[in-house]
Amino acid sequence: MATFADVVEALMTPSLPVILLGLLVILGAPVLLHIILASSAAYTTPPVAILLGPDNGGKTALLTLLERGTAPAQTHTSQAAHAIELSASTDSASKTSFRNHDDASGTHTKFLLLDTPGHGKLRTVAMGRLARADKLCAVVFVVDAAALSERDALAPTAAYLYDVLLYLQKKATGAGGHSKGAKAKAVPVLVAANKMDLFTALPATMVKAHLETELTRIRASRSKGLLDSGVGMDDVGSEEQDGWLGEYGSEKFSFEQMREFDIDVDVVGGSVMAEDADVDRWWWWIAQRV
Ligand SMILES: Nc1nc2c(ncn2[C@@H]2O[C@H](COP(=O)(O)OP(=O)(O)OP(=O)(O)O)[C@@H](O)[C@H]2O)c(=O)[nH]1
Ligand SMILES: [Mg+2]
Repeated sequence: MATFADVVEALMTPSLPVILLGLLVILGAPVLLHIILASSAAYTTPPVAILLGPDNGGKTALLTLLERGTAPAQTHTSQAAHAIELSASTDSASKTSFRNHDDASGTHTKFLLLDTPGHGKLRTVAMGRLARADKLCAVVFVVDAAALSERDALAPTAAYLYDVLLYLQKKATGAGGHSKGAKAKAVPVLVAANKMDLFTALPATMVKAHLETELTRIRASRSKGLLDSGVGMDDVGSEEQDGWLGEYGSEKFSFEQMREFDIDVDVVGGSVMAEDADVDRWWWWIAQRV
């Protein structure tokens, strides 16, 4: 019977099986470790929800509220994009409050919420982030519902939204851009009509109507050259169609037309800074899409 000393001696004596076993352990361990780590959640990129919209809409205030649970006393105009990690759960109705954003029990999905600067001069930063975000699963377009009754605010807000929707439409149809020809998964859009606590704020239905009217106007003016040239609807090239937002040739734009490209657009009211923050419907909307 082999004694302990015999076993040790056998292991210490250079022999082929022992050397092979040693090599296996030395080479195999890092590979095994890599496989374990790569498959764990920490190494997969989380889905991204992006906050877009004109300056002063309340994007940073919303991000801070979701991150800390309380709205910030004050915010500054953002000059750079900023991301935070949140986890959303669609388990049960009781958990759908944004106040449970850090509740990691049950089934939840980690995702990145990305704040972008809204200022016109920094629009390329925001649009660049929109284009670069891989695993983009939701766009939240935050608008100031109290400012939209004035044309001064409505026109630039709608122009920005137009660019975002047209970008998503082109992405969904695989037209233009870097991913030419490759159809991507359509990304849903939430128009978050913020500042409902202010008495001047338009209700969500009015925000929707105002934006649709203005988007119709923008669409008409941007395609003016096309319409004026007298080309019939049937003989326009696909390039013109690609640049047309929504249902081609329709007189009035409506958000429902984006369904044609599988893009859902919802307009939902809320308030970040109300005494009792009212953002649960936005949170629930996001939670269902990450
Ligand atoms: N009354 C009211 N004010 C709000 C609400 N949400 C945000 N604000 C205020 O609106 C202002 C702008 O908010 P921000 O979060 O900085 O806006 P932003 O969209 O990040 O703006 P940029 O960073 O410039 O793009 C701040 O003074 C907020 O206090 C709200 O629900 N109600
Ligand atoms: Mg900001």
